[in-house]
Amino acid sequence: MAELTNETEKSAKKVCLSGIQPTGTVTLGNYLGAVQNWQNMQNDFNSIFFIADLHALTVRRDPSELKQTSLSFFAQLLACGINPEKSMLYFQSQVHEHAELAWILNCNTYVGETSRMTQFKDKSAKHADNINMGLMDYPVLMAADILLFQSDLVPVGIDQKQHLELTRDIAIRFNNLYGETFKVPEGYIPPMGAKICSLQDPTVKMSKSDPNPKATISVIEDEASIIKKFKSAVTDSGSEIVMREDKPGVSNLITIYAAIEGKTPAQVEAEFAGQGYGTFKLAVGEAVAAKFKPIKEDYERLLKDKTFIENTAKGGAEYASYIAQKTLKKVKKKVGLISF
Ligand code: AQP
Repeated sequence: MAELTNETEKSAKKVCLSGIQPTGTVTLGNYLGAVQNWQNMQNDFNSIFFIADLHALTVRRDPSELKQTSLSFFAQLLACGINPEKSMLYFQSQVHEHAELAWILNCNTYVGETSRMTQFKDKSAKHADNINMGLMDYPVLMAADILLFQSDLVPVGIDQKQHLELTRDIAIRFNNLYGETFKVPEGYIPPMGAKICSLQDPTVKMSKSDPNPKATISVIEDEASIIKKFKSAVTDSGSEIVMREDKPGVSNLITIYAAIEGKTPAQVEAEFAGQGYGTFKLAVGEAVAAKFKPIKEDYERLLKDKTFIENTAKGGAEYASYIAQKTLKKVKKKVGLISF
């Protein structure tokens, strides 16, 4: 955990914040769209990362499964290189300020704004038997997550862009009504990997909750399974390895390879010019498997160390709560709530 005493030195840096819902396991999409960038930002920002377990309740979950998945996600983020010495890492539900600020922001957000969010519409269609208030309120809780820490930068995949824009609208509205209170955050959408698509349907994003196991890759998956899935990834007609709109399957694989290897799509096209899909798919599978091998090993070691996970999470939550209180107190005062 970052030291409280370092706060003055740390405050010269900008604040970067992001979260991930504990559903399934961290996917290749989550990794390239978000977690890999979090890891890279740790040195340059005051970084705050959390397991968004309150967000996960918007879909009905088995309680013991949610608990297990949340702990597993904590270990997966540590294994992906989130360093608790450099970043705050905690469970959202252990920092009550998130939910408290969300209530106040709810009273400053219009139903029309949340009900037109694409994710709300998609998830309502997927879970027609459980269109709960939390599902619609998801972006307001997300706004609270971000604004609570006066975040400058929010690294997310492209699917979260709309929610981020709503966060900015809420912040600006609140500041106009009550005076300068929140920093208006910027999103960071990575140039490569902001939307990794399903290996079985390259027109939709890779999603943790995809019921088809062949569609997603997990950061803790074994090498043989990763390579097998890439070998059976859906490609397009023709045989050219080029990034083109009419070739969503091959374009997705080029994006993955480029993001993993730190190359540009043009470099990838040149590297595989004249080679067939089979060779290319194998190369992508091997590159991903090589990247995830040490993550899987670290994860297995970390998951056994329950005390370390518990102490790290408690320390992260304590520090996050300490920082969050400052904004929450200010907000409560601004809206006219009693403080003694
Ligand atoms: N396919 C993706 N490509 C790039 N980035 C992605 N992210 C998610 N999917 C992709 C980014 O990962 C971060 C954490 O995601 P989340 O936990 O908030 O959930 P999500 O966006 O709803 O992702 P999933 O995998 O589709 O989850 P489920 O299936 O549980 O709904 C975010 O920054 C997101 O942009």
